[in-house]
Amino acid sequence: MPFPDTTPRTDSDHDRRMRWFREARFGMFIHFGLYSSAGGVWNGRDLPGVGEWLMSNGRIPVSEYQQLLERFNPVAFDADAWAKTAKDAGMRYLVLTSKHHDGFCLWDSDHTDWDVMSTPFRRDILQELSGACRRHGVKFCLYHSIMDWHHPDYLPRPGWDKRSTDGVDFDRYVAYMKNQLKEIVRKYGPLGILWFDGEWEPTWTHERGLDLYRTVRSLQRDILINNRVDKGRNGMQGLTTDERYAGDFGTPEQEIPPTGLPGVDWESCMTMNTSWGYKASDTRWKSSDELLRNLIDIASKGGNYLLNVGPDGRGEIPAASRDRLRDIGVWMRRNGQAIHGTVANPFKTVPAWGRVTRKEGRPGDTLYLHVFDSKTKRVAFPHPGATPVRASVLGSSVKPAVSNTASGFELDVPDLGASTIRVVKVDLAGKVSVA
Ligand code: FHN
Repeated sequence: MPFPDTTPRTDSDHDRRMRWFREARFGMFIHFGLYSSAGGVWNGRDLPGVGEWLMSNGRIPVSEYQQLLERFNPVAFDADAWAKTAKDAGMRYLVLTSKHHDGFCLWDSDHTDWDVMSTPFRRDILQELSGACRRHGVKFCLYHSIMDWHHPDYLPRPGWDKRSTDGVDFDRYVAYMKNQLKEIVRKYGPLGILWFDGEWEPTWTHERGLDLYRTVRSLQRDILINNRVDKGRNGMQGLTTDERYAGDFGTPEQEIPPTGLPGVDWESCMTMNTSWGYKASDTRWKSSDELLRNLIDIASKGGNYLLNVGPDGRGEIPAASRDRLRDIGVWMRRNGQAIHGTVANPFKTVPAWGRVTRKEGRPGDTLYLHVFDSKTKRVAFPHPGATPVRASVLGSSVKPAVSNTASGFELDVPDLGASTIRVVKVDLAGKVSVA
């Protein structure tokens, strides 16, 4: 359960806030900023590390990094194309980096000139994308980094930053950050999520985290705030260590928890290659099948999948990402009901043939059997505590007969020809009740 914030709350307040998130199950993460125009290359050298950490990977002083301002001109940026790409893939929300660790702001901020209006592009990206999300029915959410390698009052200075710390006032930086958050909620809200990051440095404390959670909650009562607003995240495993800490959901990164945790909301964020921000040399792309299995595995454990794209310096989502999202979209158009609005596998075991998701309903629940291997011909599942009344293969007219076994049921899964992951929908006479 999340930290009780200042506003009077009951579990139903939290559940009401989380309803769309739990229904969505699938969102797009977008890492875009000055670093996108460098693509991981600085002074002709392809730097090791992820693309959005260019400033750190190249130990680039602020005075030199500023040159990227003149290079930032994503002339191919098309907010409707980004929003439609997410929608067509079956993604119900998108989270854009409003400000990453380099402090650069993708909107026209009243509080700094270190923003998109100081580049040749001179267009408000948050304004354009929030409008496109509304047009395409995708919930608009924003990532915001607490850590800021550019702001003169942020501490600690990164190792490569030799600027003087005389007169530096971290409280003044926090006030700046809060003013910007008020600005982006007022100008581009209501937001689905404020997705904080960069909370790991010692200057950011539990007290500051609680205060920031309450501040954001006061800006928009139903906004979701991830657990990286505070200090309670258990590293990359991402779940909150105990309920003293603020945050509406946990944030595993580049990994999927081994099991779902009843009553805990969480979202695994992952890249398609290995870099969040665009990196031209990073061609280590996961296959569409692997990405789809991740989505299904995460949903079967009651979590959300936040899958990342890193648009390039022209503002285009890389073709390799678009191809994979297209493949996922084809599957989701046939099988999306087995992901959206589902809850975790009710059984104590994970089947060898794939995964199970569940949808609560009346008069009975529904099980979705996700069969991973196209060569699997027959699947068995334990007794769900309610009698199966019919089975059907999503996207086909096949209605497999359900047979009783000593420990539950089994049924044939027809060969659908393609090497796709098949889903069998099993309607039950009543509610699942598994000991
Ligand atoms: O340092 C960031 C990184 O650049 C990226 O934004 C990821 C995405 O969750 N978060 C931090 C690393 O944990």
